[in-house]
Amino acid sequence: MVMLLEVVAAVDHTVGGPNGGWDLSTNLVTWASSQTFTVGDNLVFQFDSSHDVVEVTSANYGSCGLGSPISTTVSSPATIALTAAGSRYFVCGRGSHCSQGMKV
Ligand SMILES: [Cu+2]
Repeated sequence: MVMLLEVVAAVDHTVGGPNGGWDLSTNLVTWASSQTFTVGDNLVFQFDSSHDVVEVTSANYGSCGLGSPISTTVSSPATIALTAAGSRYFVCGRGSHCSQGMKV
């Protein structure tokens, strides 16, 4: 008997890559829409010290609110495991970067 198991390798999604990044000049909405995210994958944020990564609620994503963040990561790279189905929201917490488009 031969058992065939389909093994789907986890994918690391470098946010904004390959031609951009977690910065002010990358269209992160376009990037996100180009990706297929599967449970088990990782988001990898690579950024310089002028940025950070803040996971926020859906409401705070819409308003760029930074109150009661789910998590904050200030050192790059920030690897976020996508462990369950559903939506996740990330913004940059520095200055007005979120309202300038640093959100995904
Ligand atoms: Cu930033």
